[in-house]
Amino acid sequence: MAFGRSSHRPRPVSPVTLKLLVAGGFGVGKTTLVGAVSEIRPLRTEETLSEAGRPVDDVDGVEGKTTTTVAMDFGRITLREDLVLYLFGTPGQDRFWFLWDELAQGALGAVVLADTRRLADSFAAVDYFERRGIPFTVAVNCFEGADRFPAETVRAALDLDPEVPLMMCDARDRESVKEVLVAVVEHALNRATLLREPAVN
Ligand SMILES: Nc1nc2c(ncn2[C@@H]2O[C@H](COP(=O)(O)OP(=O)(O)OP(=O)(O)O)[C@@H](O)[C@H]2O)c(=O)[nH]1
Ligand SMILES: [Mg+2]
Repeated sequence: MAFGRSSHRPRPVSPVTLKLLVAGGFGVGKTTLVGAVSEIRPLRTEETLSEAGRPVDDVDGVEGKTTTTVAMDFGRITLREDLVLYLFGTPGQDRFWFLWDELAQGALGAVVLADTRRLADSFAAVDYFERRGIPFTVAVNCFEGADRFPAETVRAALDLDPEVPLMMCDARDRESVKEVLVAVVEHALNRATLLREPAVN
């Protein structure tokens, strides 16, 4: 016979919701990544790449690209029944940088996507999160046809601090993207725990 609280139906768990940013240079696959994992139809703000933008919109390596994000991508994924992530994909082009501060408000952490053919395009995103002390993980989106480099080479090229996780991924693959998101959450939570612990002399 059951007494007390145990006789009640279990209360539904209200999940913790966390906000993550998906950043990186132009055309590295941010919109693709959000779309690959989102369980809701992702909100996209794509505009067609125009002839006028051709000199500044460098599509080398992503020649099939016809649109670009002009405000943000938004998606949601339930990692566990008690943990829901809201994903905000940033616009990749420099002219939309002013939106980043808005998008970064309240973010627990970020994924910086990188393409090894155009690594320099992701420098600005790495700098942005380093300066603001927002924990981030670098995920190399392994496009077909791009040379594969060892993680250490990419890490050195991006001049990453040793504690920043770096992993390879396929932005089109749900399971691969989930691993990246789990890594960001773990990294951000570990860092929060370390910051809370009193320094040992
Ligand atoms: N082969 C391959 N193509 C990819 C991959 N990820 C993205 N793409 C393609 O690359 C192009 C760029 O992807 P997007 O997701 O729009 O890139 P983005 O980072 O959101 O671009 P911006 O918002 O313009 O900065 C699209 O044509 C995708 O279909 C990948 O992992 N492999
Ligand atoms: Mg995009």
